[in-house]
Amino acid sequence: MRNKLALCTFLLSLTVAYAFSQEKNKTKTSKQQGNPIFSGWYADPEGTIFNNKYWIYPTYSAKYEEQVFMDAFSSSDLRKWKKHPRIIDTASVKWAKKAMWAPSIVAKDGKYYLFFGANDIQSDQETGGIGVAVADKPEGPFKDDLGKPLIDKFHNGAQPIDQFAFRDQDGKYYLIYGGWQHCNIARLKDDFTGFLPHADGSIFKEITPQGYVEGPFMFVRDGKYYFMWSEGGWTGPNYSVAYAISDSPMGPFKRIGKILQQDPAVATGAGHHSVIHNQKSGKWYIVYHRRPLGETNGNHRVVCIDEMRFNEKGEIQPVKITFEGVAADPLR
Ligand code: FUB
Repeated sequence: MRNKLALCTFLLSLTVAYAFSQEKNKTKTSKQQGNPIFSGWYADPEGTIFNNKYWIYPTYSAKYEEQVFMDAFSSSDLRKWKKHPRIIDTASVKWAKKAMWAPSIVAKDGKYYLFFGANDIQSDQETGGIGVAVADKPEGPFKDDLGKPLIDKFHNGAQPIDQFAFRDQDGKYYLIYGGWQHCNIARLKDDFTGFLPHADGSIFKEITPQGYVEGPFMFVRDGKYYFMWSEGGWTGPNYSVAYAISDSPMGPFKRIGKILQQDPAVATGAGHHSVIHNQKSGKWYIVYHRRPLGETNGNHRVVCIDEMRFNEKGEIQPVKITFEGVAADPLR
């Protein structure tokens, strides 16, 4: 009898231990870590959708002299990412020597155009600035389209870096760009080989909002133009993203507030972002880089995605940066 009781107690404790371990596993899978979304030091991610796939084009985040190529990443559900190595490198862009930064991409007439910064020029006397490369596929290989930079001078004080290629609702394309706390908008020619003047005759129109540092991004929602940018220093913890809303891509843009920043429990230096909208699920995502806790090296940046929400007035809600990331959101 005593033996039977001991056996029962033993079996019961086994069952409890098993149930507990199952519960622990369940917690692990439902809280799966999704951020960062792929491994390696990468920054300035531009997220977009081509042919029912999500694509991310980041800066390879290393010493400037090592930034001589770019990788891209694709996914059909936002969770599993495939790396496409070296979609462009300086071997095919003769004037670019280093600091290939902040790719921005558009598809037009069956081709893919990749705008990028190179050389981190500090004055009009240096070679470099913003270039454009072209390919037949989103994964490249991209070849220099002009054999020289598209913008190689400072205009209105804007360093020619951090370009964003924006397609307006009427089909016109603009380049919105600028570092050193100045942002310009310039209307692209149809073949992206240069610029057309604005209505007032100018080519580079300054639209800098209060607090702007670099990393501009624009999208349209319900007919309104949302302009977003990065603030603070990119090597520090306070790097962040703020935004404004206007009726026109030319502004005026009045700063509304910060929507992305560090969380001392998760990561620091969250900034230089882009936005993806899945029209099928209706979800909006912010793709951005941040620095893991404890990292102080400026280049140690990783790419993450979190959900971006709006309130009933159309304002962007402050984003909660997470380790979990986002759930699968297939495009098909
Ligand atoms: O990655 C190089 C530079 O860091 C970018 O151009 C800036 O926007 C900052 O993110």
